Amino acid sequence: MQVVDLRSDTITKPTPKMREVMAKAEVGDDVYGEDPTVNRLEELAAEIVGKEAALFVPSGTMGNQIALMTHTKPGDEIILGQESHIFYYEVGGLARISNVQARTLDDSSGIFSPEAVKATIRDENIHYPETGLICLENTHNRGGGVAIVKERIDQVCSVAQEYSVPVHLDGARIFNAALELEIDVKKLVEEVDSVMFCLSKALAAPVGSILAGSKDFIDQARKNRKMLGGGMRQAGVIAAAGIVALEEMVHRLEEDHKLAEQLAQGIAESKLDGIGVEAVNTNFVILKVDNEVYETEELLAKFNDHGVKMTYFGPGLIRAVTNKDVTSNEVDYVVDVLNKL
Ligand code: TLP
Repeated sequence: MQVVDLRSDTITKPTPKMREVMAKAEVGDDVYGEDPTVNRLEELAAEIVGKEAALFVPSGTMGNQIALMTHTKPGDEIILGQESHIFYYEVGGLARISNVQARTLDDSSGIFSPEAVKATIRDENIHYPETGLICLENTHNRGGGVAIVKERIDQVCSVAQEYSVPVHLDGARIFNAALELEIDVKKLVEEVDSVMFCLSKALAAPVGSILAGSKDFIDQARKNRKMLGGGMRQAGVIAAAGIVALEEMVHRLEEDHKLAEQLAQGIAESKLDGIGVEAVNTNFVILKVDNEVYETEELLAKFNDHGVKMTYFGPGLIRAVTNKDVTSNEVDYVVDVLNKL
C-alpha cells in the first residue's frame, strides 16, 4: 500500500549526502570541546543566526529546556503562549527542570501583544515572583505553522528590554519562517537573546538542534547540557549531517511550502461535505472537520487505512505537514483518497 506520511516534518530521513559525510566525519570527544565536526557545526550555526556562539543539542526540547534553565533561577515566572510548544508539548519540563512557573498569554494568532507582555511583567512586590524570561515561537506550531513577522517579535523584545527580561525564541522551524517572510534569518532573530532551531525537522538531519546566543549564555548552557546528560562525546557523526542540513537543505524548503499550497487547494476544490481547510501556512495545512459529518479520529483512521498519515490537532482539526519525503504525486493521491471517502 502507498504510504504518505504527513504527521510531521520530523519524519524526514537523512539524505544520501548526509549518510556519506556521517560515515567519514572526523570526530573527537565533544565534552572536551575536541570534536572538530561539532565545532564546525556550532560555528556555522552561530554565524547563520548572527549570534556569538551556538551549542549542538540532541533535540529541540532539550534546547528549549536548557535555554529556560540558563536564563532563569528557580522560583521565577516565565511568560509564554498558552499554545506554545514549551508549555503545551514539553511534558511540564519547565516546572520539573527549571523550577519556574508559567504565566501564559493568548497566542492563538501565533504571538501575544506587547501590551499584554507589559501588563504581565512583575513589579517589585514582596508577594510576587520575578519575571525571568519571555518565550516566543516562530513558526508557531499550534498556530498552524504561521510565520511571525519581525515587527511583532521586535515589539515584544523592546518591552522585554525596557524591563531587562531576556527573550528566548523557539525557532524549531525558523528557516520556514524566514522563507515565508522573505527575510534573512539573522535579521528575523536579531532582537532575541537566544534562539533554538532544529536540524532534524524539515532540514532532514537524523538528530539534533542548535541553541544560539551570547558567548556567556552558551558557556553556561553547555554546562547545563552536561548536567542534563546531553554531553554527546563523538557527536561529529551526527553533527556532520547537521552541516549538510544547513548548507544544502534550507533552500529546498520552498518545495514543502508549495506542496502545502497544492494540498490545501486540492482539499478546497474537492468541495466535500464536512472537510475543509482551516489554515495553510509555510509547510502546514490544518484541515477543518465538521463533527456533525465525521468524527475527527474516525476520519483520521479512514485516511490511515489508505496509507495517509496525519495528526489529530484538537476537536475538528487535523494537521498535515509537508516535508522532503513527500512528493507532488503523493499529495495528489491524498486528495484522491479524500474524494473517495
Ligand atoms: N514538534 C513536534 C511535536 O513535538 C509536537 C511536531 O511534530 O511538530 N519546538 C517546536 C515549535 C516544535 O514543533 C517541536 C517539535 C519542538 C520544539 C521539539 O523538537 P524535538 O522533537 O526535537 O524535541
